[in-house]
Amino acid sequence: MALDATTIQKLAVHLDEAETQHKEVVKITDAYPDLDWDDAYAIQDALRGIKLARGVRIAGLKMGLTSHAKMKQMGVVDPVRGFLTDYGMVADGGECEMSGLIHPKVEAEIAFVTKRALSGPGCHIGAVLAATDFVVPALEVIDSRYLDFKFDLKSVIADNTSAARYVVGGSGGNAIGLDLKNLGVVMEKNGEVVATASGAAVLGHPAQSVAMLANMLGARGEEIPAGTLILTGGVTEAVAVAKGDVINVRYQHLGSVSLRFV
Ligand code: 0L1
Ligand code: MG
Repeated sequence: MALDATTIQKLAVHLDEAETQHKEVVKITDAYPDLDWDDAYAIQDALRGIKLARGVRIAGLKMGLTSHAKMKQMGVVDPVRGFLTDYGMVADGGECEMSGLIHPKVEAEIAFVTKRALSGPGCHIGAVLAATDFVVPALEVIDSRYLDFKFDLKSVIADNTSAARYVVGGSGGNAIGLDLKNLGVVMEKNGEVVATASGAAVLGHPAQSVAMLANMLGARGEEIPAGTLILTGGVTEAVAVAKGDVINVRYQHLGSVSLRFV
């Protein structure tokens, strides 16, 4: 690691304040160009610790940058992981307050809920499907705390992969009975189709994203516990939203999820 514990904590406080005060900040690698991957995840861990200390509950895990569309959009090559909070959850069909956000974008995602713990290394799609209770449609609202959504991968990992809000809805489906690779997704903004995709957009199969998460955690001696909600990453590129916008996403066999920005 390139940074000491005091600097890690200071940067986590800085990013937490940017989120809670919804103000943009410059990417942290501008001031700390030598920050390495371990530092980036250590800052994310410290950010989680700060939130836990003030009573926030961790509601799930997420993978990000798992589709080629998103990797291309962001100019990066590797997926990243982060965590979901209790305060980030918005009810399906509910309202998302713009006043608590900076410059939100929306992604359609396929979420998994585990019924057994998953651990790596060596976790694969088969193990994920066997350990999945059900899959469910989701929307993620990402809101980078960085100026104009401009960042590098290490900065975005520290910023909990831009996690802000999420919606889980539609109807749950059986991961084994569904053809998740070919599952079609249509995203509409204010009644107009803005993106279409299929499950294969996420690493070839969305269960591969969960396997990758288990393997990433396994490298740290951690696992995905039973009963965990996991967002597997956007199947399309992220769509910018403004006050008044309504997002509705339809998932083949799994119903739809919607959100209004107010
Ligand atoms: O969930 C995501 O794919 C977001 C990853 C972080 C990059 C971004 O803010 O788009
Ligand atoms: Mg996402």
